[in-house]
Amino acid sequence: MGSLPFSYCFSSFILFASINLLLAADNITQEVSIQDGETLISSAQRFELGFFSPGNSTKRYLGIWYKKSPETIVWVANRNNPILDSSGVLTISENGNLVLLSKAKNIVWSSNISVKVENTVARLLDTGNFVLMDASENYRWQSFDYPSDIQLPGMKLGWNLKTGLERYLTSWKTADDPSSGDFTFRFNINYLLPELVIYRGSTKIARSGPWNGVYFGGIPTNPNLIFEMILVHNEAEFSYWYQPFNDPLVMLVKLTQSGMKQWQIWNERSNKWDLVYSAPEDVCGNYGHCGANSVCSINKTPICECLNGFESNSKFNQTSSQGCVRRLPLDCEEGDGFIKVDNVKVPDLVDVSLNESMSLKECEAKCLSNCSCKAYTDFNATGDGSGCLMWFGDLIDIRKLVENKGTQDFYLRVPASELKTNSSNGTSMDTEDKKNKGNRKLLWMIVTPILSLAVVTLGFLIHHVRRKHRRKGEDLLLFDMHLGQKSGLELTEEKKLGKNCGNEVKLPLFSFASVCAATDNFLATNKLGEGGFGTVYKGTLLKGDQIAVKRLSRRSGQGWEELKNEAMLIAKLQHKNLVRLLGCCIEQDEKILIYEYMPNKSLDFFLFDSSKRKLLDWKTRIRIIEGIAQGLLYLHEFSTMRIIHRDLKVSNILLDRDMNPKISDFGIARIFRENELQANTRRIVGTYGYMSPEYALEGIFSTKSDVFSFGVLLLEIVSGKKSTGFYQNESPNLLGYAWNMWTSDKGSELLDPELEDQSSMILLLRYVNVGLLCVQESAKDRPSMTEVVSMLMNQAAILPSPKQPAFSYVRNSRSVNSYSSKSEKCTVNNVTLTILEAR
Ligand code: ACK
Repeated sequence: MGSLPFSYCFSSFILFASINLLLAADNITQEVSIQDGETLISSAQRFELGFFSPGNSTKRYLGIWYKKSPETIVWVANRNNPILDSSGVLTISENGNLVLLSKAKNIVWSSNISVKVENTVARLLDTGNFVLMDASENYRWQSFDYPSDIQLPGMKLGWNLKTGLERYLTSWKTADDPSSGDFTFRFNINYLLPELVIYRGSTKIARSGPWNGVYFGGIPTNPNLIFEMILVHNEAEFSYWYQPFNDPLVMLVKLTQSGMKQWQIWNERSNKWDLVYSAPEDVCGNYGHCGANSVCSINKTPICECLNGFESNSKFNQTSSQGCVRRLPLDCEEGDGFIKVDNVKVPDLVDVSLNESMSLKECEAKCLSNCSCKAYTDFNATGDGSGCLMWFGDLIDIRKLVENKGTQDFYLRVPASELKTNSSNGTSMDTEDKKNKGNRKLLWMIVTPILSLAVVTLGFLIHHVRRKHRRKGEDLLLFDMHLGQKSGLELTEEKKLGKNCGNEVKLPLFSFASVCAATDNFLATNKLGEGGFGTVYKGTLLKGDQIAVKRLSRRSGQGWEELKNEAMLIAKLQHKNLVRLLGCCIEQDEKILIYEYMPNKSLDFFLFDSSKRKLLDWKTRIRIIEGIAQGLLYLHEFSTMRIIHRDLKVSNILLDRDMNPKISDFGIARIFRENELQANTRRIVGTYGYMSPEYALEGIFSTKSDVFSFGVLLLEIVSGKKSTGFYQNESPNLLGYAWNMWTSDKGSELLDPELEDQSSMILLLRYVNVGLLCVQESAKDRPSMTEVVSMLMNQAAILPSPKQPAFSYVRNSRSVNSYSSKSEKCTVNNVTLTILEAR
């Protein structure tokens, strides 16, 4: 298809589009209705509206579904009032309402707007919203205001404060029956502290923890790179909605018939929905699982423990799952005090009071002065001390957040005697916790109610078409296949070159003269550094935009094939964690790739420099690790083809202005066909220290060889140590060192000493666990990138224990020696090397 002439593709597209237009419109009017068997299709063909029968049912419903996934019904009009035959007609009544009629013109369902509106039109939008508009295109009614069991991106859940309308999800009864089921998913706004809650009838099943737009149940609102959640609070609205960061991403949130809230992402390759997160995520996510005045910690046995100063309520069963009662009564006036309970989802907001203007100190005094006040906190949870939230009754549904991405604390009231006997933490097992700090069992963590992980972007072709830049009188030549605009000069140029950046990609072709102009003739002071295949220069375009110019050395291994490979690959990819290719230049002997400029250079510039390492604080490192994981996941699972990078290493991770990571250097990447799982090569290319054993020794590569490199990278980032050239504690390399530390329960010693934040320790252990799993000797023991991202993002996920990793044996081991002896000659400073393996 890619090699077909543009005009042919374009005319086919027009033909196809016109056929579709003939078949389906996206709107109905008073004159044009649809009946059972006919559908509306949104303009970009994303959603379809029509009649359907779910599962084995023969009843007919009017609904909206994804065009590419017709079984995914995102909205049902007459969910509680099905039509029993195929007589349904959707039309607009004389008073401007949408009405669904069955046999004998009975109204089965209506949009029910109370005032008469002339000339309304109902249109199915590409967001999946079905809107009824007046002549001025104001929405008089919209399906997004009456959700079924699915929240689509852009759909608000919560309250319209002007009309009192509450929008919430209601589960289907069964897969065959869309009528209202037992469960609802609502946006509660009690005490101005919004919370997402799942109910069965009027009983709470699970809750997110309070959300102030910044922190959500103690965790930053948008810790992942998949989508952002937006809180809306103004005079008209108190609601929230979400939006994927990458637009082509198709995702939804569904409330299942069993009361689970699921986040799903459409996988273009498998044509299936991937489940990326569900809530409640574990038993601690079940509302009040441990009963009153106790804390649920998913990584402990037993998981329920009483808050300090409390003991089990059950005389016979000494676990605290029945809830806990005070060991000693409060002194009230006799000098009670407070113990900080940190890193928890705070107790549910039942029987609370909120004062928005009080400082934390005032809050403490206020709570102390009222004997029924059991606990308090700063209500905005950002720790700036403004706002005071006090609890009066039992404290319910507290769970431990073991990670350090965000915190939420509260102060628990205890009698003076408990203050003396207890440490400053919240539960009776905390002292023991400290002892067990290095214990990897502590790795199970809490879950962020906003989930998860997986990611992605179904990116298509880069539309970076730069036109008509002029510099020093030179045309910055652009060969723009996408727009089909070719000047005579460009045509001549194309003939002369006989090539362009790649026949199948729409990538600008720069003239050598313009590249020279942008880099001041490759001035030495513009040199950014030497890469595996040539020198990289900084350049400036006429408009002032900065670029990075990779000039392949003539004697470099990267010839036309590699260049084309890299250009075509990256041009087809679009993800925020992949460096963007802006164009290329091929003239005579010159082969040049032009990238977006990354002002913070590569990760190794920071990570392995003793003074600059300090700039990489823990949160930045976590963001970098997560970003790399997301970029790699996209390459493996979510781009239009499966790509194995084959040379993932610190120097190929570039950092943008905000220290966000982008994977670069696709010179040796390989595309896998649909069902291809691994490939074999005689030409082993990669970098010592990052190559998996099966690749280094046998030339076998797969997504799992990238996972191996990712594992090495992860361990380097958390430890600040290079994977190679590492001699410490008799360990042959970083993997051996990490393994030795892990098995002797000294995993915490892996933490880069530059990172003073000791509270990151538990998360560190989790990351080390994931890193060790990635570098397992056998590829089948390594997780996929989907699993890696899930493990990193979903802290409740239970992690398998790693076995001894590859290359971690003592120095004279067969694999290390046989590998390193081959590579020693050609490996300098972690540059990409080629080993021709005799097989
Ligand atoms: O660590 P660095 O300064 O960052 O040294 C290497 C060098 O070029 C050889 O790869 C730098 N580099 C590569 N691509 C870019 C880019 N797109 N923006 C900025 N610097 C880059 C890299």
